[in-house]
Amino acid sequence: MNDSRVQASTQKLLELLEELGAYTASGPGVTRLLYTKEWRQAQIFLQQKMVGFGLKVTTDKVGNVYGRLCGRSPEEMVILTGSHIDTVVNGGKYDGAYGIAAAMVALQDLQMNYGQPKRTLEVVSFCEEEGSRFPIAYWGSGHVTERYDGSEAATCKDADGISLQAAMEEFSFLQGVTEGNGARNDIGAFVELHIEQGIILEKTDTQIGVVQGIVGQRRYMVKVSGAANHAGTTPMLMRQDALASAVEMLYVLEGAAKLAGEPLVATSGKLEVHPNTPNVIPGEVLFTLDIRHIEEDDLECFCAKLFSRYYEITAERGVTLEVTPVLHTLPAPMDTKLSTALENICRQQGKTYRTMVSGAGHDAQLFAPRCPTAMIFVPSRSGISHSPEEYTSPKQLAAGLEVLTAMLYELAY
Ligand code: HGY
Ligand code: MN
Ligand code: MN
Repeated sequence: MNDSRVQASTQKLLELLEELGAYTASGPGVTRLLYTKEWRQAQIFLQQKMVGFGLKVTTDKVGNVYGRLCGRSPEEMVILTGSHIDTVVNGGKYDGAYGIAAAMVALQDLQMNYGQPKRTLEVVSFCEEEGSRFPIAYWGSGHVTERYDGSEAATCKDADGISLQAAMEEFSFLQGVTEGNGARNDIGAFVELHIEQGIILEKTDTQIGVVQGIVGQRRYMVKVSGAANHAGTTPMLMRQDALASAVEMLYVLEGAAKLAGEPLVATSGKLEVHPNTPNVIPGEVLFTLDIRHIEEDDLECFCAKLFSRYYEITAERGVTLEVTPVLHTLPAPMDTKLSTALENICRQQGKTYRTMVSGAGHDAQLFAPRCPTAMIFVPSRSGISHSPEEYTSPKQLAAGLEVLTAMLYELAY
């Protein structure tokens, strides 16, 4: 595309990102959790914008929003592109939103410059990917790829005890909801543009990441139950201290992960202490585990060893353990043909690129087993993400948009 067109597209993209970033709860960064007011406003904003971009808008029962550019051969499989609209708490304005906004601009540019595509192109704003409000993740793409059928909503509750079902009924969409539970079997390929959320591209001064694979991920909720007791009158050797036990377990987690070495990573991001009172020995502690690796066997082996050590600790300390699996996604290789096509596009556009593994989970990993799937990364400043400091420059955002547009042209025209 010539310079003025690139500038115009970049401007549209930046405006969309700014407008989306304004749909947030109060506090630092962007907080747009599933089925909240700000989530609904953002999805309705996107519906309206997609109409303005000349796309046919549909919405499914969980609140995935689609914008369709109909192809001349409607019987052919659809080329889908997009990402998730939800964020983590106090996250950034690019994670997820960039993939949606860029896809919208790309479809509008393709229609303007090349007219109607042969194959239908569709942008999707998945309702949820992060798992930040409810103990379930990929709620949007999980319906599209038949990982979920919606029955999970009744038993899933957020920290305030609100069920996913009730939240969905209250904040989902009233108008224009398509039939069915969102499963799609007409997707011929899925391409997701996303910020890297890591430091490799910046450190190696590379414009584009061509993702070869996405790590597998296991998330757990761990409950340690001991005995609440008086902090002053209970001798140290007569305690069943749930917090001291959890601290030992988290120390073991970090040590085992460092010993296992890259690419394994393990994190505990959430911890609750009950009764959380200075002069009471904690009776119960809940903490999360998020463990990732590109090899499923290594992930399985690491978790098995970790939990057997945890049960030893409970025996030594006279506490009990309850481990609830929350998420288990398999490592997902990207489609080699599409990745090679992306490398060729980078060379044709004179962009520096490198192939890489994604340490972050993405909606793309749910599509990989179902259809040819590809991911494109652009740099994150200082590798920071899931933070108000998340930032990617307009030039870097534009580079990703150009590669995505060329990929969609190749797939649909
Ligand atoms: O946690 C992740 O990897 C992604 O940002 N959901
Ligand atoms: Mn994220
Ligand atoms: Mn993301």
